[in-house]
Amino acid sequence: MLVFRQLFDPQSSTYTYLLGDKRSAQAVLIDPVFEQARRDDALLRELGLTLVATLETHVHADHVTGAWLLKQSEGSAIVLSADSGAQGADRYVAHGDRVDFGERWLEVRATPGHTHGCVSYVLDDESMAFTGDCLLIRGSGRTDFQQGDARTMYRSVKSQILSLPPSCLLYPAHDYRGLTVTSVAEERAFNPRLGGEISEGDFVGYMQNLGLPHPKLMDVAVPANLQCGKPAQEKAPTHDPQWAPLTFTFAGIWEISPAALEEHANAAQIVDVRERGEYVGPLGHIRGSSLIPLSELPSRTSELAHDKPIVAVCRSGARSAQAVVLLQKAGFGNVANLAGGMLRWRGEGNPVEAARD
Ligand SMILES: N[C@@H](CCC(=O)N[C@@H](CS)C(=O)NCC(=O)O)C(=O)O
Ligand SMILES: [Fe+2]
Repeated sequence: MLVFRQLFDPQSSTYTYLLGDKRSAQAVLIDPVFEQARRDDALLRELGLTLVATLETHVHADHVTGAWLLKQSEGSAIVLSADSGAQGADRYVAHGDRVDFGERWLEVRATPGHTHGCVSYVLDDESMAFTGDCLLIRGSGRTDFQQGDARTMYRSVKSQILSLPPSCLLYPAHDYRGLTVTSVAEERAFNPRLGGEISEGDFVGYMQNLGLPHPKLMDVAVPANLQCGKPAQEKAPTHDPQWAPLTFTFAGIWEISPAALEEHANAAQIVDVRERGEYVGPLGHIRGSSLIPLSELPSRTSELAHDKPIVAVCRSGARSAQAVVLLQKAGFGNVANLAGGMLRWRGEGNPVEAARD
């Protein structure tokens, strides 16, 4: 009865985890990323889940958390470790606490070392643990800033993470090589810094010689995360299109419903990307739309204005979704897809031109 998704932010190589309880439809997000909040909103909506909380594993140094932004859009509670030193959370957790979502829960384990306020979250049945930047896959988080300490990290990993059942899957906050998941058994056997018989002294020596440059965004990310990702101007950025009610999809494009397009048709350029035969065929076309078949679109973008929103239309919404991506790549900033295409437009009883009956 668990919904589980591993999401990735390519900019910072951050993993965000969605955990949901199917029965109650309650969900939590671990380590959301500010720039990906709209993606997360879309996924929650498409999966029919209610976000009850966002959980941080620590005060991140390399990206701004999406916690505050998601609280604005989803009403979720911001959960953070009491030792994080951050302000503005709805709940401060400590070792041994439980964070519930529906009938499932996560146990909080203090795993300091990368930062002194780091926590890991262990799923109720110990089948999964979310280790933040404490244990990484075949590695570990660095310990050279934010009160990091290699000895503390060694003890956290040994006593709180590698002590879990061997089959427990471990999900880190980052991976810089594209690895996605590991297990307690694997890390006990193969972690080159912390596995096998490696001693605390060996680990400390290893960590003192990493020689990594500081994260590029550190000076922005740490102060922002100490406020749970609340921007200085105190309101959510509104880069969203305002000309009509649009929905952002998990597929990464804006969609408009037939009803919204019918109401706001004059505000947009409607581009029908079907073939000519379809345009004048049984489904007809939307009044005022111009026909540019998808195959011709790349060479005919000069026919479109940049200062007016574009809505792409096709039979079912699939080719027009491709058209949206194509137009965005061609530099058009305000492009939406007609959800469900002409089939849904007709199905909802909207008027068409040149339809044969
Ligand atoms: N190049 C990355 C560095 C990110 C970084 O330092 N990440 C931390 C976690 S916040 C870490 O522990 N990295 C371990 C490693 O790179 O081995 C950036 O600029 O953001
Ligand atoms: Fe980190």
